[in-house]
Amino acid sequence: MTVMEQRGAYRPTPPPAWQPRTDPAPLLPDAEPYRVLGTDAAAKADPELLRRLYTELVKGRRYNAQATALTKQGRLAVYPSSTGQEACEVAAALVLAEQDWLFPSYRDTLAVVARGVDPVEALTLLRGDWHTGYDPREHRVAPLSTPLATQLPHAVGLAHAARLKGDDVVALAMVGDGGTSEGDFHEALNFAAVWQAPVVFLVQNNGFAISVPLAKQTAAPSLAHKAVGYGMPGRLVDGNDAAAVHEVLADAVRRARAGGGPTLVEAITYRVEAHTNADDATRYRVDAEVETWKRHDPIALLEQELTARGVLDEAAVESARQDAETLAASLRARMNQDPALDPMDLFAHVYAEPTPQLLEQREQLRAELAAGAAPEGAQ
Ligand SMILES: Cc1ncc(C[n+]2csc(CCOP(=O)(O)OP(=O)(O)O)c2C)c(N)n1
Repeated sequence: MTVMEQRGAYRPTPPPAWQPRTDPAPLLPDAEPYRVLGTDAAAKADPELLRRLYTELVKGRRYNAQATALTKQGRLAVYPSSTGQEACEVAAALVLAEQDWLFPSYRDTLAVVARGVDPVEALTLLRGDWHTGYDPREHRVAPLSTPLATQLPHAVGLAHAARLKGDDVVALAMVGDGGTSEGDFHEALNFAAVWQAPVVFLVQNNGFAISVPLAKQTAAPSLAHKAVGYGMPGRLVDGNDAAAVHEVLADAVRRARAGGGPTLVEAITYRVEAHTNADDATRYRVDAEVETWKRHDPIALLEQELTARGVLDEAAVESARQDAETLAASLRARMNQDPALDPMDLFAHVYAEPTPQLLEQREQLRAELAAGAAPEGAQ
C-alpha cells in the first residue's frame, strides 16, 4: 500500500495562488556587454557627441597623468587614477542634464571635472587641504566619497526627495566592483527600486578591489544580474566604448526621468594603473593582462571610429592634445602654489551645531596656534 493510499481521501488545501511579482525576464542583462564602436550601431551615433567625448577622453587621460606626477612631487597626497576607465568617467558626466546630480567615488575625479568642477578644487580633498574641496551645490556634484558605497544611499535619498517635491532631477551614482559587496549597495538598490527613485547606478567593474579580483568578491553571473533581485533592470556595457556607455546611461537617465525607476549599469573596464600611487599592482596581477586591456583602449577605439568616418582629422587630434596640455600646464602651475590654509577650518562645517568635544578640540588648537607651538602630536 502506498503512502497516498494509506492517507485515503485526504487532500491538502492548495496554497494561495503564487506568481512572480514582476516578470524577471525584461530585467535580465544581455548575454554580452553592449558595444557601439566597430559595430553597425556606430553609424547611428551623433558625430558631435562622439567628438566631444573624444576631446574629454584625451583631456582626462592627461589629467590622470598630471595628477599622478603631482603625487611624486609631494603636491598631492594620493591619487587613484582612472586611466583606462576614461570612457565611463566622461560618459557619466556628459549624460546628465544641468539640474541632475552626480555622486562620485574617490576614483571619479575625471567625471567631476568633466561635469564642470574646477580641476584644482576637485583635487583639494586628495591633497588633504580642505574638506570636500568644492561646493557640491554649484555643479550638483556630491563629495568624492572615500568610504565605499556610502554615496549610493545618499543618491537614492536625494533622488527620492526630488521626486516627492516634483523636481525634475535624476541622480547618477558611481561605484566600483568592490563597492557592490557593501551593505550600503544593497540598501541603496533595494530602496531605489521600492520607491522607484530616479537613480542610475553605474558600477565600473575594473577587475579589482585593490588586490582582490572579482572572482574572490562575488559568485554572481555578472554584477548587472544583481539588479534582478532588487526588481530593476541590469545592463551590461563595454566600459571602454565611450559611445556605448553614453547610450546605455542615456537610456537609463531617460527612463528614470520619465518615472520608470532605477537601473543598474555594469561597465566592463580595467584599471590600467595601480589602485593608487601607494599601491604596487605587480604583486597581484600579471603584465600580460594589463597589455591585453591596453589593446582595447577607450581613446584608440574612439579615434579609429571617428577617423574611419572622416569626423576626426589630424588637426582635430592635435587640437584635442593641445587642450589637454593646456589643462595639465594650468593644473601644474596652480598645484605648485602653496595654498593659504587656516588650520581652524578643520572644525568648520562638521556639524551645524558643533559638539562639546569639537569645541574643546578647537579651543585647544587655537591656544596652541596662538602660543606659536606646533599642534600637539605634530613633528
Ligand atoms: C567602507 C570601506 N571599507 C574599506 C575601504 C578601503 N578600501 C579603499 S578602496 C577599496 C577597494 C575598492 O574597490 P572597488 O570598489 O572595486 O573600486 P576601485 O578602487 O577599483 O575603483 C577598499 C577596500 C573603504 N575605503 N571604505
